[in-house]
Amino acid sequence: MISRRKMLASLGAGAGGLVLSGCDRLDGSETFRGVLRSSEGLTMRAQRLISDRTALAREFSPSDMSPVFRSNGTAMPGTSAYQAHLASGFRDWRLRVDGLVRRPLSLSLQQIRAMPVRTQITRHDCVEGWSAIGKWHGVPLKLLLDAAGLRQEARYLVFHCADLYGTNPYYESIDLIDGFHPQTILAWGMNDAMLPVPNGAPLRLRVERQLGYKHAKYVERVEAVATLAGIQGGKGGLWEDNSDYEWYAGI
Ligand SMILES: Nc1nc2c(c(=O)[nH]1)N[C@H]1C(S)=C(S)[C@@H](COP(=O)(O)O)O[C@H]1N2
Ligand SMILES: [Mo]
Repeated sequence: MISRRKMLASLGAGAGGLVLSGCDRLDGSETFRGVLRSSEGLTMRAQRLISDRTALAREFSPSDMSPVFRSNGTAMPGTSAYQAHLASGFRDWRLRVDGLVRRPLSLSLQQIRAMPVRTQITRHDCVEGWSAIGKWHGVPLKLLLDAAGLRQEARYLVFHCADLYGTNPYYESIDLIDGFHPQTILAWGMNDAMLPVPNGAPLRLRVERQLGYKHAKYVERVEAVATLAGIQGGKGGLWEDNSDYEWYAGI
């Protein structure tokens, strides 16, 4: 029986035929690995990576929601500053958006809640081995970034939190692909109510394509930076600095 490859060759195929016969055994073949090493291959892989990263996380229906959405890590920031904000219903609390931006912002909770709202029901996955499905209400981070106007040099967004681990505030960071992702929101509400304190009141990050520890709670400042070096331990997050947790925790 004549093989497909031989048949193509015997047809005397020109360039088109060569491409087809090359496709007979793509994986593992020298040719294919050569293509992957070439600049065209690099572009191809980079493009695949980027399109994967912009894909949406699965969204669920109300009937899928967990009856209880547990809290993890800090459940009540202990600083006197946070306690004072909590006592006054976050009336004088402000979110700052600064760093490498043209127009630094200082926004009240009321102002943030007046912005367009995105609601999404998603599954939260913690590396410690639990998951929960919850409904989140918040402002798309993109809208805040557009309002602040990122400078050309900005590469990462650092989320500074109100709670301390020893003397270090919790912090996390993401790149601009996740920063502008349509499901990346700063949530002020959860399960059709105001965000509870154990889940990060008054404002917490939802970055749905990454694991739980990236979802910074008690966010009070978003800082646009060119590099993560020089911020606390330099690895982009409290866990990254102090454990083997990866900076990129994609799911
Ligand atoms: N500021 C702050 N953010 C945080 C944490 C924390 O301790 N402090 N814990 C992280 C971890 S490990 C997880 S799994 C989630 C838990 O979110 P939840 O308390 O709403 O369940 O918050 C993340 N964000
Ligand atoms: Mo977690």
